[in-house]
Order: sequence, then structure tokens, then C-alpha cells
Amino acid sequence: MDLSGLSFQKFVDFALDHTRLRTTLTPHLPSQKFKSIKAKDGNKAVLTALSFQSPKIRLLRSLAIADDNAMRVLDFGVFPEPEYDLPIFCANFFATASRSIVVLDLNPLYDVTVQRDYKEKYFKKLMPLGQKYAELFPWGGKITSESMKFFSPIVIWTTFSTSRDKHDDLYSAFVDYYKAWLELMDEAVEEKDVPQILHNREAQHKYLTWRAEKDPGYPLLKKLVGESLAKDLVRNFLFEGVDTLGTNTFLDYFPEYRCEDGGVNQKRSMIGKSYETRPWDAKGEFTGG
Ligand code: BLA
Repeated sequence: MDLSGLSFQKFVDFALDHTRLRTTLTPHLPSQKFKSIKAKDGNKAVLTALSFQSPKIRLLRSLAIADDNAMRVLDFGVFPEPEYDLPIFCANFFATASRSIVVLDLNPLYDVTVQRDYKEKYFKKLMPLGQKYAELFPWGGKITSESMKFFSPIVIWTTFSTSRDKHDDLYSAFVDYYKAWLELMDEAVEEKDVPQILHNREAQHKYLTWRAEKDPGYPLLKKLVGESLAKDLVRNFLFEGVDTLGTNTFLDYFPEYRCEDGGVNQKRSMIGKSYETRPWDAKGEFTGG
């Protein structure tokens, strides 16, 4: 389809407007320099970056890319302060004129296949929401296996042929998932137990470390803005906190990626891709083995 009328702007506007109904957003100072980021000369892509914080939100950031009739990208994320064990809001949309790739989720801070109490606390009541969209957006097929522990039972992982109708469905899903996240944020009570706060901080740091190293968008970002700016964007904007929330390295968290020379294996997945079909049932039980 013609991408000229297709924009993620209204997704971002909705999220900011509705966040402001619940809390006060102020600029997230460490990442303000990325507001005026530009594609390399000769590249028509327009990058739009914004970032905020609030009392419960450590970082809300959005990167949108519009490249003429070639592609549209939205990477929108919200990372809570470590005093809250809230899920991380995650919307990653990549669209060309032919295909769209979508991940939309409230990424759990803790692996829900292991921490059942965490799953009960946040996802039990969200299962009907997940079910509604699991029908509209069929499972996208095999996926980097390691990604799965960062996904919740209501994750929307899908690909489809780009169309106006699907874009509108995606907007509805974004609105519903974001409202659900805001509701959780509103209800969240500040943790006072210091070891638990440290635990939350480390879990978020592990998540940031994974994404800063293995995000599928990186090769494309590199093409658009060059290697040094792409690296800066990943570590100091998209996954800001990766160098401040903790001191563990990628290999401390994911030792299976260690090469013989001590470096990080550049493959995205050591296990390979798996999960041909949706590995959760309607009750949110993991059926993927
Ligand atoms: C593909 N993006 C993918 C895939 C996933 C994600 C799962 C399918 C390939 C795979 O199995 O790895 C997204 N993976 C995630 C997310 C998490 C995760 C959100 O582990 C969170 C824990 N995508 C972007 C941005 C761009 C982008 C900003 O978010 C571009 C600038 C592009 N994603 C993109 C492209 C592909 C892709 C081009 C297909 C190519 C590929 O698979 O490498």
C-alpha cells in the first residue's frame, strides 16, 4: 500500500495525552540531546524522538521513523522507577509498503513462567484483553527463543500485509494496552523494602542489557544514522539506564553468548528460533514446554 497516509503520530499523541491525565510528565534530561536527531545526508528518513519522566516513570521514550514511501517505524517504551515492579510498556512496529512486523506487550519485569505470583498480580485480569487481540492478530510464527522470557501471556507478536484496516486495528490494540498499563501504574504502590527495590532495578537492567545488545532494529538504525550515532541512540536513548542501573555486563546475564575470545556472539539467538504457534493458552498458562 501507499505509506504516505500511514503514521504512528496519533499513537504517540494518544499515549502522551492519556499519561498526562494521570500524572505530570517532565522532560527526561539525560536523553534530550536526541530530540534533534537527523538521518545521514542523502537519506530522506525523518526521525522523531521524545522522552519524559514522572514520579512513577523513570523513562518514557518514543522514536518514530518515517522514510518517505519506504517504511514507518515506532519504538515506544515506558520504564518504571525501580520502586515499582510494574511491567515495561513495549510497542515496536515496523512497516514497509508490503509487510508489517509488530510486538506490543506489557513486558513482565520477571519471567512469568517462573514467578507465578508476579503473573497472577499483573496478568490474570488482563487475559481477556490478550484473548481479544490474539484473534485479531494471529501469532507471527517462529521467533528468537530468548525473547520469550521477556514477553507476557498477552503479548501481540504478529506480522501482516500492511493495510489501512490493520493499521486501525493496531491503533485500537495500542490504545487498549496502553490504558491497561496506565491503570496498573495508577494502582501501583511504592515499594519501601530496599532489597526488593534493588531486585526490581536489576530485573530492569537485565531487560535493558538484552535489548541494547540484541534489538532487531539495530542494523536498520545503523544504516539510517551511522554506527556511532546508532550506538549512542541505543545505549543513551532507547535503552537509557543500561549503563547506570547496574554493573553486570551482557555476558554476566547471558553467559551462553560468550565466544572463545571472550567477546559477545553476534548471533541474535543461541538456541535458534522456535514457537511456531502461540505458546500460551487462554488462561495464560505457558504451553511452549
Ligand atoms: C523483527 N522485531 C523483530 C522480531 C522481533 C522483534 C521479535 C522478529 C525476529 C526475531 O525473532 O527476533 C521485536 N524482540 C522484539 C522486541 C523484543 C524482542 C520488541 O526481544 C523485546 C524484548 N524493529 C524495531 C525498530 C526497528 C525494527 C526500532 O523495534 C527498525 C529501526 C525493525 N524488527 C525490525 C526488522 C525486523 C524486526 C527490520 C525483521 C528483520 C529481522 O528479523 O532481523
